[in-house]
Amino acid sequence: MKALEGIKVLDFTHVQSGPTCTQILGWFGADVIKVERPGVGDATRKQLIDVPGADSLYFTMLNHNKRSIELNSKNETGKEVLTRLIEECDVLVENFAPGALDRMGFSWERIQEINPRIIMASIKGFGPGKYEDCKVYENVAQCAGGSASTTGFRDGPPLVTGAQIGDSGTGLHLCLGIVTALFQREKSGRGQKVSCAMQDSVLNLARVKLRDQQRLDAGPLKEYSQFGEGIPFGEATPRAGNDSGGGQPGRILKCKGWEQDPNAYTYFIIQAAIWEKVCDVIGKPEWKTEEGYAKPPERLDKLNHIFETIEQWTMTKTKFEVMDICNPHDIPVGPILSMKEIAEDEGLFATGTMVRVDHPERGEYLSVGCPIKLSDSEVEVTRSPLLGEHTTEILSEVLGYSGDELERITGSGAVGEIKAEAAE
Ligand code: CAO
Repeated sequence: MKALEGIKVLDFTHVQSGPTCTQILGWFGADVIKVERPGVGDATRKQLIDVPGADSLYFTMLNHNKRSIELNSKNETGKEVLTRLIEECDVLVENFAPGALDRMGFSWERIQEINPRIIMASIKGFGPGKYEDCKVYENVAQCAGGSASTTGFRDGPPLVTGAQIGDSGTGLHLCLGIVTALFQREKSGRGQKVSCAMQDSVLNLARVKLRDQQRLDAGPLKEYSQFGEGIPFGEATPRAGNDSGGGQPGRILKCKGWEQDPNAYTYFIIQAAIWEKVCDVIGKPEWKTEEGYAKPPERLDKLNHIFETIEQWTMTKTKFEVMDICNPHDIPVGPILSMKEIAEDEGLFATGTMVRVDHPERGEYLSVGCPIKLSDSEVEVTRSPLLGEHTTEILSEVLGYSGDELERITGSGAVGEIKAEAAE
């Protein structure tokens, strides 16, 4: 049995934020019915194409474990089918531009009228307020949520991160809201609206930087490198380069081969508790007792020198050798892994975090599997659906249309061109 078996999800999502949410629900066993515009589908199907004619990796990697129905939700028959879907489903998830669902005639009030038990989950760029009508993409959310202003080096511009904290981060938040609402429904018998703004989700993930904003009132942030360098702080949390956020000094240091390999680096943290071990490992035992080095506060104005000295040592080792040497001493280090190295990491395939998926149009590709492991609900990653692959199946099996009724719907043009047989 899968954790969410029996839960039907009307997946009205597109691009990245919404699809990441419904994909997780699918991994946990929900029946995810992706509703797509006839003949067009989710725009990502044809974005960043690498195999001509095939659904893109952008789409396939975000839409596993779903079924696809083509449906024009603006045409009368389409609205009739959508109403039936709302009646049948437990959850509706959408991330259209603000107001789009209302313009289709499906406001939250109307949806509740159709099905008072339904949970309606929405992602928008901003919460209620002056920006509520804006369309928002990943990097806009990273900027508006405080991540960009606190990422990068002090003397450089703000930076966005490679991790999609605006899109996938919000999808994760929404997913938690949905299962929480499902849990509450067990007792209340009622559905509810779950809303996540991308700005809010990014801010939640950048929480420690708001912590530092408030600490600034009490004086300089001593664990930031700029304190040791004697550079005054301004009014806002500054960019801290690769400093570690937890109060223990840390940096990214070069390792053997850095001249050729852009990822021959390690993260290295000099926690107070393991300082003496660091001194021994890097061949500086005198620092264990030397004034100016022995105690953490004394080291703060020498961090550049200390890390340069540690780097002289890490540059004689590969990033994996640094890990092998430091780990037994509990010295926190981490190799900077490239996507190529991750894609070849058999350990990640063994846990199901990385998966190989077969696809009728593109053959085998790699994807990230479910990163959340439930001991009693195993995840099997199945390929993303082709556009409208399950239209007839959903109309008949989920909505109960048959005979003339089914023909009326399929002949109306509301559900696209019917595919003869699902491709395998
Ligand atoms: N049948 C008929 N019409 C459909 C349809 C269907 N099955 N599915 C979608 N549409 C219509 C919508 O109703 C909308 O029509 P109106 O403009 O008349 O209301 C239209 O398609 C376009 O939808 P959209 O405005 O949501 O799409 P967009 O490409 O213009 O904007 C995005 C994309 C992501 C900026 C916007 O949807 C948005 O701001 N979403 C919320 C925030 C979000 O999730 N952003 C992250 C995206 S990933 O980076």
